[in-house]
Parts: sequence; C-alpha cells; structure tokens
Amino acid sequence: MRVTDYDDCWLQYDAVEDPAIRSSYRTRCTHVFASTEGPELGVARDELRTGLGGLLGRDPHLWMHPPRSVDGFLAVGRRERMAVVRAAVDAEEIDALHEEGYIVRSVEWEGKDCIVVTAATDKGMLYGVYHLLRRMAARRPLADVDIVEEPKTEERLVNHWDNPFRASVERGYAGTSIFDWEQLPDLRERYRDYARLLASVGINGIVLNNVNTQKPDRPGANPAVAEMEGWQLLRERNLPKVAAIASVFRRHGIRTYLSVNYAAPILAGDLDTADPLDDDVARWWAEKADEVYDHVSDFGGFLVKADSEGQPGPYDYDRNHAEGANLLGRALEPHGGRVYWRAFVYASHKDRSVQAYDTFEPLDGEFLDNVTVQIKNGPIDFQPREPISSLFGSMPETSVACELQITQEYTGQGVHACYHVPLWKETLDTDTYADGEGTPVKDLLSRREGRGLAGVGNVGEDPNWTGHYLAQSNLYGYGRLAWNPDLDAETITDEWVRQTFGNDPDVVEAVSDILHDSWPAVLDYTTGHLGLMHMMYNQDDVLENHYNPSPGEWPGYHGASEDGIGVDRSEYAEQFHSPLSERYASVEDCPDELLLFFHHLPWDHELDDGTTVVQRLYDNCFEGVEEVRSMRDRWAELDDRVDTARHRHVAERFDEQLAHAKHWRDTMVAYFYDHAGIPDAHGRVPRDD
Ligand code: GCW
Repeated sequence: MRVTDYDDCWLQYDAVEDPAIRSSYRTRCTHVFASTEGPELGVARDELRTGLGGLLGRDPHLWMHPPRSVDGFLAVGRRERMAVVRAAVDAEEIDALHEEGYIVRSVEWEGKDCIVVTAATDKGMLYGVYHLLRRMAARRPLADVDIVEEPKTEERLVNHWDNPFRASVERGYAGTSIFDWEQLPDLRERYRDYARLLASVGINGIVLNNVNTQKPDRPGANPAVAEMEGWQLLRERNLPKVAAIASVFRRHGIRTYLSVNYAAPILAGDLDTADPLDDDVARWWAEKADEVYDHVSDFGGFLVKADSEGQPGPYDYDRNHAEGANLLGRALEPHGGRVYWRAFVYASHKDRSVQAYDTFEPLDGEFLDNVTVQIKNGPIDFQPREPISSLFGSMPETSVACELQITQEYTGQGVHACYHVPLWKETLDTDTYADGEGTPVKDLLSRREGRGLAGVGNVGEDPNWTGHYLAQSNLYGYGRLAWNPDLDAETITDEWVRQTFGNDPDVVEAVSDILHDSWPAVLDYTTGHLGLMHMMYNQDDVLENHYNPSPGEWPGYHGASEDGIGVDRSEYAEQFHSPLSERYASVEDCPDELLLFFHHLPWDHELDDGTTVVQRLYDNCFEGVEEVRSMRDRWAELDDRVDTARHRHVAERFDEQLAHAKHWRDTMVAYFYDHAGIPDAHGRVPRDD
C-alpha cells in the first residue's frame, strides 16, 4: 500500500506473492511498449508505471519501440502503429469496436509472449489498461487472454452534491468536498487521483456541483441550505476554475458538467426574467453557453433540478418542463452539449409516487434530442427499497437516464455497511414490459446516445474517500454496473474485494458475504422488509436527518393505523405496463418485498407462509439486528488478515451499526405494536424493559 495521505481504494496494486503467477506477469509486463501521443495515453503510461510497479514488485521498463532481447512484453497502442498489435487484432475488429471499447489479447509475436491492449481511441486504450491491471490485481492468468469489451451504456456520470465555496456536501458522509473552489484554478493532486478512480471503472462524466444551486425559498428549510451557492459557477470569473478541473478529468476520459440554476439569467445575469419563451432569456443562455465552451471546449452540459424542493423552474412562468429544458438544449446544441433534466418533481407529499409520471409522461417526444430526462430509480426518494419508477418504459420518444444514489442517505449514511449493487441490479433488471416481455430498465438505458446512468457520489475529503471503507464498494460497483448492467453483483463484488483487500480466499469470501448480507439487513431493521418506507427522521433541524428512526413522522408514506399498515397505491400500479400493473395491483401476486408499498393490509393479514403481516415485521426487525451482529463478528475474525487501520475503522462502525440497528428495531416494533396491539408470538414485543 503506497504511503499517501489518502487511501488507494481499489488501486492498491499489492505485489504478487505467488512465484508462478509473478513470473508469468513479469515475462509479459516488465517491458512495456506504449504509445505516447494523446493525454489519455499519458495517463495510461502513468497507471502502468504505478500498477505494474506495485504488482510486479519492481518498476516496469517503458520503451518507445518494441523491446528486442526480452521473452515478452506488453504493447499498448493503435493497430496501425504497432506490428505486434496487427498480429493480434484484425482491422475489422477495430472498425466494429465502440469508440470507448478495447481489446486485450495475448499473442506470440516473433517468439515472444506478448499482451496487446488496443482500441479505436486513446480513451478505449486507457480503459483497456485498467482492465488488464484489474485482471492482474485479481491474479487472473495472462496466457490465452482474449478480451473484447464495450460499454453497454453511453452516459456514465457521477453527480456531486458538493456546494462550491462552502466545501460542504449535501448528503455527504465523507467529510468536506474535495473541490477547493477558493484555491482553484490551482489544482490539487487529489483531483488526479479521484479521476483515476473514476476512469478505472469507466465513468465518463462528472457533474461538479449540487443540484440545489440556490437557497430554496421555503420557510424553516434545512440549515444546510445556506450552503447552496452553485449558481455562482456560471459567473464568468468562476469559469477558469471549472476549466482547470475539467483539464484533469479530460485526461482521464471524463467530461465535465455543471448543475445550473434555472433562474441564472436573473441571479448570474442582469435579466429580470427566466421565462423560457422570452427571447432575451434564450439569447442569455446561448451567450452563456458560448462563454462556457470558450473555457471548456469539451464541456458536457448542464444538470437541472427545476420546480423541485424550492428550486426555480419553468413553472414560475407557467411553462412546462419540455419548454423549460429545451431552452437550455438549444443553447448547448451548437456545442454538442447535453441537458440532464431531473424528473424529481413533486408538488406535495400526497402520494408522491404518481407525480413524476403525471408530469413527464404527457411530455414524451417533446424534448429535444440533446435533452435527457434523469429519473430516480424509484418514485419516492432513494429509499432502501422502492419499486422502479413508472417513467421507465413510459417515455419511448425521450432520452432517459436512471439516477442512482451511491451515497447512503437512507441506508446508514457514513456508519452502516450497505452494499447498493444488489439494489441497483434489482432496479436495472426489472422488466418494464414496455416492448412486451423482456424490456428491463437497463435495456432502456443502453446503447443509445444520451441514455445511461447518473450516480449521486459519496466521496469527500476523508482519507478513505467515502467515510466508511466498505462504502468504496458502492462507488466501484456503480461504475462497473454503469459500464455493463449485465454484470452480476457477485462478479463486481469479487473484483472489488480482491483489488481492495487482496486475494486471500478467506478474506475474499468473508468480505463478499458481508457485503451481500448488508442490504437485506438494512431493509430488515429500517423498513421491516415488506415495502414500507419513509420510516426515518426527517426534520430539517439537524444537518443529517434521514438517519434515525421516526416512523410516526410521515404516516402518509407507510399508512400505519389502528386497522392495518401499508398504502393503497393502486393509482401508481396503473402507471405500469401490463402484466406489471396487474401484478402490483393484486395482493396475491404483488411480491412480498413491495406488498405494503402498494397495499394497505390488516395487521393480521396472512402472508403466503401463514405468518401475519405484523409478525413478519417483528421477525424481520429482530432478524436485521442479528444479521448485523453476524456481519460484525465475521469482520472481527479478519483482524489478522486485513491491515489494522482499515480493520479497526470498519470494526468500530460495525459496533455503532449494531447499536443503531437495535435502536431502529426497538423503535419500529414499538410503533407497530402501538398501532396493531398484537404482541409478538415470541414474546419480544411489547418489550418488558
Ligand atoms: O434525496 C433528497 C435529498 C435532498 C436532495 C433531493 C434531490 C439534493 O433529501 O438532499 O437534494 O432529494 O434529489 O434533489
């Protein structure tokens, strides 16, 4: 582990211990013939120097030509420039390859054991180099390698909810923001290492700032709102700062985007309106876009939270969201920029689930081609489990992206271990039946420009980047899944554990199991695992609400009452295509894990196995605590297999998680008992203490 002031995460590149593997790696990778043109190739050479230096236990030799008297070498370059690459890869293969795709292939060339990494673009080659190093970090063989990889989704973004100039991060649990806007355009080493992490998992876009770009004009708002100043980034004097950051990410194949305020013509300009159908407003945005591109020639575009939670939008001028978004689309179009327009719009808390569909579905086909409607995975708000948003599969004529939350706002924040990859897999694999059976969400996001994923990031200034070492797995997993939603969770987990904690089989198995047990555990003690949601504390008087249990606060979201629990969301069920709509609408056919999301049922309603609803809720809450206890104990057993610093950090948090899970359990079961009046069959509720 290199001595830096912050963790290397999954780019540890620990030395290969096994002599046979090490010798095979050294034969093929000690000598590297890598092209030097292009910024991404510079990054690739740096990564090879660092990665191979660690893995091989000695620095690689980087050659400007094919090395002669060696047994083998690694070649990284274009087919047209390298004979060894031409020996391994046909021209048709490159012609057919996606511009971000790559080929990693072993070849015997002039009696030498070689590995070639090639692609149609430098960015593709950078991704190929990361794949090769990932393979070596997992001690996979390099003989007979034949990898042809392409991204399944075009847009793979990370959204930062960082507040510029205030260093705070909304829903951030890893310390302050890594972006130092006062210091910019001076750069920090940290930006380069963050770009390495993102590029290593195929992320190709970053939104630098919080979607809440100004203080929402609503009374009693969360104190954090004072921190919302992102609209200022569009001021001309701040664009050199944006350009400086963009230069670092560009070298790693990552385009830079900004969250903008819809009233920017008023806030950052001198207009008195932001009406999308006003010519002066259109002219303002067009000139502002020109100005931005003068500073950042490959700028990605704008992300907008409009008419949502106090942020301004087209509704302020009685315009709809298509009129609103297309204004910015037109301004960006000449520069090849894209607008990400968030569908997280709700007027009230009265059955929030139906509102995004009611607002956006009627606008299908009215958005310009360079506008992507960015839809949260579920209809409420990143709850531990939600059904998919009914907008997926309902806007065939519109580019859509799925917004996922990497940061753990509702799943234990910086304390609880909760692996989101299985949650995201469930979303992406859900069949929408939009084009009949076999139309999963992931297919609606794939293989078309302007479609893809956006992940709300979890990094901050903490030395371990993510507040909790195990939370690094969520950033890693998001990138891998965005690149290829067909990857199974187990494969992603195995990759991450081996690159982060090494290849000791006991460690790989234990940490993988702990990660895969973590989400179900959180579901058990924070929701009762039958589709309930919004059971958390939500008052704005603390910076970090959404952490503690407070089921009594929002009964409208979970429907607990004397006669039963759950919410009749039949209206929401109707927004889906058949047979999903019927399945959700039927108590018999609705999957248990979403039952109380769609239905209000008596406490003594019997589930398939004869258990009543209230008993299953009791059982799951108690089960959840035991699952955390087991995870903690299994982690404890690894104390001599994982370095002390990380082991102790995680162990302390498991202790805290166990105590907090008990608090959740006790609060939830007492709340259910207060309403149901039905004691636990095992005598645990009501609690006698
Ligand atoms: O998840 C909720 C959060 C807010 C967030 C908002 C959103 C950035 O509680 O912190 O604001 O949704 O997604 O816009």
